[in-house]
Amino acid sequence: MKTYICKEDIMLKDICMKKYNKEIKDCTNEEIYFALLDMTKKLADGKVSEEGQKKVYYISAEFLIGKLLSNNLINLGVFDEVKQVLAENGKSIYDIEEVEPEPSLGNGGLGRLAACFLDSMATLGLHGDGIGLNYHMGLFKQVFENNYQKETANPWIEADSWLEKTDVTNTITFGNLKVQSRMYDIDVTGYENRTNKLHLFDIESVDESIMEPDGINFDKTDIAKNLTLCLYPDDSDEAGNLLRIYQQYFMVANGAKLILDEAKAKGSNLHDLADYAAVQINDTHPSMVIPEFIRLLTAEGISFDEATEIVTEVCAYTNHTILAEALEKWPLAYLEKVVPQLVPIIKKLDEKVRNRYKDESVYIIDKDQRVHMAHIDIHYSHSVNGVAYLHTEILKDSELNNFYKIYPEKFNNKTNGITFRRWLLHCNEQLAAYITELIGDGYKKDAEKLNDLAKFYDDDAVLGRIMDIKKQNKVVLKDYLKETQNIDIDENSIFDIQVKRLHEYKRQQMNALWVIHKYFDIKAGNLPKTPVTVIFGAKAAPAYTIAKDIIHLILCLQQLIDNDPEVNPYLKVVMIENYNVSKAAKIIPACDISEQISLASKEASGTGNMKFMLNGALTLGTRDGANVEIGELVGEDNIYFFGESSEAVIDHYAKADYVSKDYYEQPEIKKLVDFIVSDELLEIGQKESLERLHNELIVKDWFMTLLDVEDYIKTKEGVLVDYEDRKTWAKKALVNISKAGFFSSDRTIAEYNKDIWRL
Ligand code: CBF
Repeated sequence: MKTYICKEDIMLKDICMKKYNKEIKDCTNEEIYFALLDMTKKLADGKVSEEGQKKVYYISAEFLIGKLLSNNLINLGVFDEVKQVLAENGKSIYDIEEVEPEPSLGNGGLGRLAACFLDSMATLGLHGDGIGLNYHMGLFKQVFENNYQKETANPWIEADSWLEKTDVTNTITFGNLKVQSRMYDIDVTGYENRTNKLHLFDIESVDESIMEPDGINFDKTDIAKNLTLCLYPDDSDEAGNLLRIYQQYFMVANGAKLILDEAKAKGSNLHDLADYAAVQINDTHPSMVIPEFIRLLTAEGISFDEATEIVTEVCAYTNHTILAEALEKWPLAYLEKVVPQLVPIIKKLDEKVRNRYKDESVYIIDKDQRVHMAHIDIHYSHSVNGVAYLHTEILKDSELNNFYKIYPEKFNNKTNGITFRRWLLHCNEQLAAYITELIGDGYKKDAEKLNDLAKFYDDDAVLGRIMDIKKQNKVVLKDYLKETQNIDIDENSIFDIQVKRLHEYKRQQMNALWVIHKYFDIKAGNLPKTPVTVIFGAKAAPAYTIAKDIIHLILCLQQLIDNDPEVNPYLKVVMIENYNVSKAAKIIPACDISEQISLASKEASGTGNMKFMLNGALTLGTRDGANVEIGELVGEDNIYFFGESSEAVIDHYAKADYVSKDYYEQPEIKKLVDFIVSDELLEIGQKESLERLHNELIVKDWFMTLLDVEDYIKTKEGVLVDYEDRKTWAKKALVNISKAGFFSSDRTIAEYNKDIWRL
């Protein structure tokens, strides 16, 4: 029996023996997990190679890395071997995966993108490290109680984890308060390539015991105890906002120091910093790195003007959204309180802008004394990029048009991507193996090779296998839901899936209105040929009331339909509890219809859309974000578009002429919306919540649900009809898989490097 892996000095067998004095077969799953952790770290260390002169630093408040074990084993080229050795010893790698706590160090797309990017940098052999914060509690754990979302704490750090304590410590000053930081590192393994690092900064004085029993509230003012306690605390009040600024400065102060130290160690005289470092600012959360660099450089004797030029050459900014709420504007008074040392610098940067431009909209400090963080980034970075073609065009033409007119050369697009290691090789082993059987494994390194699948578009046997694999993945999800939520779903039904953060612009409420429509239809005797299972997964920000109301509505519909024998053989609604990266890996391969139904212009890119397509789901979506590029790649026959265009939507906002009530008055729409406050639902749900949502849709509907709902329902019904022709459906699925290569984050990172970082 083969009981060792790779090099002899890191045999899993030996590690188990040394650590536990046991054979693999006698170890518990926990013990094997920790043994694999040791083994993986050693293997990864062996791939930390010499760095070149220039290095990229990806600074981000979020890295939604998810579980790392299997991903690392795949990247290190030992996954199959480990799986086999474990199986020979009566163990399952999948059971061992379950032992790993999930680091949920991000909210959604932006954080997950950062994790995919780190993977791709290492895979492409680029020297690129991540810089972020070591939150002790990840994004809250969601539980459902009385059809409501409840938030609970989500700790993830164990005595033995992926985190390596380093010797790097700094004193960080906030006004009168000083804290001691420490850097922790996580290995970032590249697919058959180098290992980089994710540097996460923490303070030793964090006190988890200040967390209240509800698991999410704590004293937000006790910075020495709470600074890195939680991912993005609730910022609905002043203390939450201040804590966010403390966190952001803590991250960039440590990051900037590290970057300068590393550059100096390699021989930089700091005047030439741009030859040593490229810094990518991920959204506005790390924007204070610009004034912080200037502060540190001027302290080294460099003039303010030169420091500004150096920093501009080093830094580049990515915008991830046009939603105003995410373009941070901090009151100057808050910055004066938390980071007084940066305020004179920010004022000087603003003065420079005012001296050059007379347009108030591009000033850094506005007339209400708020500091526009994105404006610092745009003026003092050399690159500003959007994350999908449409998004970048919207930035240039409307949202940031005044800046585009000043700096047309800075604006560029970098359409997002996903790492195929996690989102195909790991989550859909069967499909990956079948693709390898068909076209070889070149696509694992060069995703565009998936195009070679085109020769099988009309091959019945291949199409049959694609559908078989989908079916097996549906069974896996079925079993998982049974085991984890005691929910029964039918693998022979159509899996129609919308998993993402809960936000009105993503319009889960529109999907819920379709459910209501279908419920009526079935009641009226119009039975679907194939039953439909509508699966949702979404967390709502704790202070976002309407988003929580939407979750409540979906859970009420789930209960109503489950208990209605007239409807439940044909329709099922499932709200997956605590949707996270690991659950995504189980859900995505099982999907038939991928719901990407945001209001056009509002979803900057989306990356779930790419993951679903890669796994053979067909997109039902608006012409928004990267959906537009998916449509261009697969052709209109292989995607289902509906709804108003982004131009029309932007026009409605400009003219303020959208009146949801006018749409509501249409009898078909009124019937659906009013069902939210029907006796049937009020019997199950909470009056206040359902009435609030009902009212919101009628009097406000800021994200224009009612504008698109009719077209959405019509298009979705068409999709269901198309599903009945399985062969044509399978062909569409294969077209989607074959065209997904463009969305590899390896392509995105290669573009960042070519156009922005130039390593
Ligand atoms: O660019 C990555 C993702 O970022 C967001 O999640 C964000 O937080 N701003 C956007 O909403 C997504 O569209 C985008 O894909």
